[in-house]
Amino acid sequence: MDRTEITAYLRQLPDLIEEALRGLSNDKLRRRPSPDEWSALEICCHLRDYAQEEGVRVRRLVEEDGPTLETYDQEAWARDRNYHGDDPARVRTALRAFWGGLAYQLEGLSDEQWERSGTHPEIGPVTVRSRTERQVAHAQAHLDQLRAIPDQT
Ligand code: NI
Repeated sequence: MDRTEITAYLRQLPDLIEEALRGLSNDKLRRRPSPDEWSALEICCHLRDYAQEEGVRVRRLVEEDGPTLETYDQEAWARDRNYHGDDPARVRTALRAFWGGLAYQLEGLSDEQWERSGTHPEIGPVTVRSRTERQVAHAQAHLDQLRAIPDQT
């Protein structure tokens, strides 16, 4: 994917999520496939917070010289931010806002900024470009999970 395709995909993500969730009741959105797996709602909250966190990472890569990025504990966020109890309608609105915002942020970067680099403590050297490629792969993996949820009870 080139730069334009990447940002177009990220901008389109809320629509793809919407499509994957079509027809699922709130009850179903909250259902966990197994006790240690996330429900659709929890995955959506995770994608919401991921978009926000990636926005911070991209900003740091662009504005600082070779920053070391923060990591976070996604399971702790799910628990502490009560993903399970969140309101699906508000989460959908937030997904739209945050992924739209991230796409907007990325679209505004120069080609030089797109190659700005830093370090991810677990991954090693990263650039804005490599982060966006990871964002796409990460979103695709979670979309596959959402699409696999049967819409019949
Ligand atoms: Ni994830």
